This record gives sequence, C-alpha cells and structure tokens, in this order.
Amino acid sequence: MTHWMSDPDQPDDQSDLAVKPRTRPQRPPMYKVLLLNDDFTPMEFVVHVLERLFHMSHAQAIEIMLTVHRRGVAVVGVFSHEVAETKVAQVMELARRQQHPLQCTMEKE
Ligand code: TYC
Repeated sequence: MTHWMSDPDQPDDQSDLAVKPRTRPQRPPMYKVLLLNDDFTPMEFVVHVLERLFHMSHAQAIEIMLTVHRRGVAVVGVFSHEVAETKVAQVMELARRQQHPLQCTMEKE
C-alpha cells in the first residue's frame, strides 16, 4: 500500500501548472549560405552549381551568379544549420573536384 504517500519525483498538478515560461519559445536560428566571387571560377560552373544544389532556374542562377560577380558576394539561400553546412560542403566539394577556387560560406542570419 503506497497510495497515501506523495512521490517526491512526481510534482502535483498545481506546481506543474504554476511554472510560467519566462521566455517565448525560440525558433531555431537560420543560416545564410553565401557565395563569394573570385577571378577564376568560370561563370557557367557557378550557374551549374546554383541549378544543381540550390534548385534555381537557369535564369535565376544567371542572375545570382552575376550579382556575386559584380558585388563580390550574394546570399544563395537560407537554411537550418545542418542543411546550410551540407550545402556549403557540397559546393566546396564540386569546386574542389574541378579545381576551381570557388568559395562558399555560411553566416547566422
Ligand atoms: N568572377 C568570375 C569570372 O569572371 C565568375 C564568378 C561568379 C566566380 C560568381 C565566382 O561565385 C562566383 N569568371
């Protein structure tokens, strides 16, 4: 017979309900994936990367590639930390395989 003893590990309903959240629930941080300009990576390779890895149309890929070419950097997408890391690694691996100096980084939004 144990039912008349309160379990110290099992807070009663009152105390459970009495805990007020002190902060709002936080959204997971998102990360911008940035593509950097250089003088050597061919434009068509960058366009190919944007189509393949970032699911852009040909026209969209050309537009973003030209933005990077003119301004030095552009955001190519915003993702969770894990997806952003994967995208950066995939860009860097494709560039490495073709021996292009293309650089891709991520940054907290
Ligand atoms: N600047 C390169 C060229 O003139 C093209 C280029 C665009 C390279 C975007 C990198 O992220 C880049 N061939």
